[in-house]
Amino acid sequence: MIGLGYIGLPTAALIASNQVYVHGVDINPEVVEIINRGEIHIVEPDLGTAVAAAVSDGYLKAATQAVKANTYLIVVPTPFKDKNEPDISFVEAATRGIIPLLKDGDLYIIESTSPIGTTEKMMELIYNERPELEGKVNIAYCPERVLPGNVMHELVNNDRVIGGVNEKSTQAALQFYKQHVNGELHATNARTAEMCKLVENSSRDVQIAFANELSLICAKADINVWELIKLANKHPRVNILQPGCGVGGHCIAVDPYFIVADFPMESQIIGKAREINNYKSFWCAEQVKNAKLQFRLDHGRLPKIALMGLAFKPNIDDLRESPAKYIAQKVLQDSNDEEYYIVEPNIEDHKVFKLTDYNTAFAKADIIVYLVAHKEFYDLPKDADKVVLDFAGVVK
Ligand code: SAJ
Repeated sequence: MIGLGYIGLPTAALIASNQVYVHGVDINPEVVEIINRGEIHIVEPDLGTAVAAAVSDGYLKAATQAVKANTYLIVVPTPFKDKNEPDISFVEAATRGIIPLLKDGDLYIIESTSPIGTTEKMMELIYNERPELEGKVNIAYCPERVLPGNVMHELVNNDRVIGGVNEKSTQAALQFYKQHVNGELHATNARTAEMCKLVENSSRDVQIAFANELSLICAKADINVWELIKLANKHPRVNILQPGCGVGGHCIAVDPYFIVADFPMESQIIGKAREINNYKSFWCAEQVKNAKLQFRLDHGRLPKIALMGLAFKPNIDDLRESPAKYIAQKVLQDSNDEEYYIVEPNIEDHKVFKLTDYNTAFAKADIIVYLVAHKEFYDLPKDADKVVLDFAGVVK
């Protein structure tokens, strides 16, 4: 298993729990050390127990270098060099690391989200370096599809899309996943499997953009968007998602760019959805600033403002690509003397933001800004004499 992050480590633990020896590889020696102690370096329910058991039973071992195996899984990040160009250098480096180890009949699978054609590119790389193996390694792409926070369950139960560079590779990869996955396994080719991952997340992004666009229209039209969506969804063939303060995380806010970068002329809706979802965060920050000025006009003093939530979605501690964090940064950077309370109940301390307990912040603030619908916020009084900006649908 090359890469022991948010997906690689849970996958390694799952495979090891089925009494298959897993040699986990990570370039970070600290991560390797933590895992070999039977501990984990990320937050994910049930992962700690699974890793502790896999390590103590002797089925999972971590190291900074790969060793000979029968199956190699590449589960490393594919970030962006800039917003226009996906960076597959980690996939390439991981592949180069195992090329000298490959032998006839081995199985090589990429799980990392990748631009279309990456699996074929890696095949070329492998056979350029090892021409004697041409056609003898089974090479496939199978994207992970798990939801952070529910990874251990979804790894086993979600359907998987598996695409080889040829039929033999597809079948070999299907046989591998069959040992570990209860969900249905769907066979296709590598390019379709790569695109499938990008399309899944783009589809969600486009649908959220529709909800966010509605929220902007409703704000102008004086209509409650939450009520509107609830009513529209009573139609048997309508299912609108929820608006929010933008789209965050390391998947949905990123993957659509993989398509736009390669097909800029064709991906009009996908590109526009990204713009709308990004704009929604900017708009929320502007709304906070306007509310502040209005309060000053109405009361002759600066308000105290509570920013409720920093995570990228409800009930998690993950701040990566978080629109709530972006909004907090933006309003703080343009603040004068008004007092802010920053709230994130899922985090103890933050190195930039001074955090306040949500009850204290709510009690002291004049303006309450709901950025994330964390479960704690639903219990706060709804009828307090405060200005409320509800971007997350807490009050509705
Ligand atoms: N969001 C809304 N409105 C909604 C739903 C979500 O604004 O109605 C926002 C969330 O607040 C968050 C963002 O979208 O900021 C993304 O959250 P999410 O829960 O939709 O998804 P992720 O990023 O946690 O995980 C996604 C999942 N993909 C899909 O549901 C299609 C997951 O299955 C993927 O494995 C994961 O991306 C990934 O790794 O690609």
